[in-house]
Amino acid sequence: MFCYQCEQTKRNHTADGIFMGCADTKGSCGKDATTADLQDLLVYLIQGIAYYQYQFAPTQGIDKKAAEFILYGLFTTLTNVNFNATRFSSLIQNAKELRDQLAEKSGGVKPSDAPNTPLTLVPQSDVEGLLAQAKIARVNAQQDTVGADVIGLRTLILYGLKGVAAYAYHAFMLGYQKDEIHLEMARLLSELMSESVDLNGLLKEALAVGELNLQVMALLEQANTEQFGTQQVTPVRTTPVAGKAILMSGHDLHDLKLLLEQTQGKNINVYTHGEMLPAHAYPQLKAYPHLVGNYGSAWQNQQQEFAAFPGPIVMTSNCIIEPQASYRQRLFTSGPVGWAGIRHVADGDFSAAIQIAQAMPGFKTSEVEKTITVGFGKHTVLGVADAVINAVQQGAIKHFFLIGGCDGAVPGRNYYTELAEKTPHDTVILTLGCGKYRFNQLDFGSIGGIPRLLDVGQCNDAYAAIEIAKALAGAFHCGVNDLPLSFMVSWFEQKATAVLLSLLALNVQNIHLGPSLPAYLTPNLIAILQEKFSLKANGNAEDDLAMALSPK
Ligand code: FSO
Ligand code: SF4
Repeated sequence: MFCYQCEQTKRNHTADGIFMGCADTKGSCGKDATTADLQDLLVYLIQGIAYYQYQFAPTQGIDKKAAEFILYGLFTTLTNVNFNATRFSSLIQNAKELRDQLAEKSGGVKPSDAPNTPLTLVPQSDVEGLLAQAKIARVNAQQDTVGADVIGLRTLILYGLKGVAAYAYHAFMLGYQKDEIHLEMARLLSELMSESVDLNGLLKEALAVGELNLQVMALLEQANTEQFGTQQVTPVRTTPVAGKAILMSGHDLHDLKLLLEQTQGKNINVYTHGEMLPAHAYPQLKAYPHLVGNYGSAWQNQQQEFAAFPGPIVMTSNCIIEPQASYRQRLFTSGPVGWAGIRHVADGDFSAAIQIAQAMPGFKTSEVEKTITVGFGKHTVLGVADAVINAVQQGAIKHFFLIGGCDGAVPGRNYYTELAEKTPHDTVILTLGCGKYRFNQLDFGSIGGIPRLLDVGQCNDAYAAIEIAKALAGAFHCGVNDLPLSFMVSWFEQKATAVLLSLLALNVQNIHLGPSLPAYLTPNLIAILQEKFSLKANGNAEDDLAMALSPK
């Protein structure tokens, strides 16, 4: 196996330097070599599907089945989504069938008959055969020929596209999609097959991934808002309520809506976990009285939190980690998520989980109510824009920070807690993603009635944060880079890569990125990004804060 797509990839220091990547029998996330290799092969075949989609869409239109498969297939390969090798063996065969159907529909035209390309590879029928084929599909397979910089940019494009696919899939599940998004996705994926080694050209395509992600995040925001209403400021209970209970984690609000409908009138309380927390801000979700609160914190604490939860748990997206024996029997995966031996909900029917909830005792007593506040989405913040602008003009707010993104398990992540704690009292923090759990239970107070900590939502709500920044820039007649605003971005997996590319596509300068920089960015690529965007690696919280607050 070879995988270096996430922040927790292995970084082994050897005599020759630093060797980057999970390449043994298991990655740091627990992904085994078989699953990793099968994922590579799936992504390889998806490039073939994308090629035909892009070539023939102008005359034949977007093939919706292929478009959905591309999104779903890529989503399954994100960090901490699907660890079930058997599912990948069948997805590979599905991908081959779909690619060949598209090829046939278009007369079978292909640029070359070379064997084993994404357009021609015929997957073997058994796992051993597939694993033998997977070597050519590894992201670094051509490193000796094209060099680490080219591989670094190709992987930046691919990993960004994986993130875009995840967000697009969530929108798709709510019934929202756009042909131009499918088309650009197909173009960029098929570009990965190109022989180009032009670093400038590849960087341009990486920024195009960021632009595509902006469109997709906008579509997802539209989907969430139209389906569930505009986010409202909402205190969310974080302590248990006596009664039977079911827990839903991950990002998929569509799944949560289905679960709320299916548990209605059944005397079961529904709790959110991790990235599902912002669901409480949406009027049409919080209208369900049995959506009682949020339980636990970010994904990396799930093993203790799920073990202690007295009911079934449903994981709707990343980040799943190895289920412990104490809760395996009451854990369910849905959509793209998978773990061998864990029951999977493929069709939105949560009745098996509901039965377990009914059979279990649930919480025996209610604990004293504690809350955290969510719901500072685009509309809420822009709704008080005048007060915010006034506070800036009066000097009551001196600086804004966006501190958030996605979280991981390594100790270096305390940087973000320290950073938030040390922000001066005349500054406001926007946060989003699961990174917020590093500090969202702290009391930051308020400035003239404006809370100092504003939870904008899930990681995809980075779109809302960007819109807020643009609106502030408009109000002050300046560019986003001229605002007293600093981006302190915590990254973990490929959705964060997509969001980073979106910020770079908007030419946002001086982003602090950490806790460590992506392993696929070579020193040369980091130098290019530093030169073009003044991208900064994390130092220590105090110095970085001082740097952010120093006059521009
Ligand atoms: Fe987090 Fe996991 Fe939302 Fe990620 S739960 S780490 S970037 O999958 O998606 O913020
Ligand atoms: Fe390693 Fe991350 Fe890949 Fe898992 S997803 S194998 S931790 S690089």
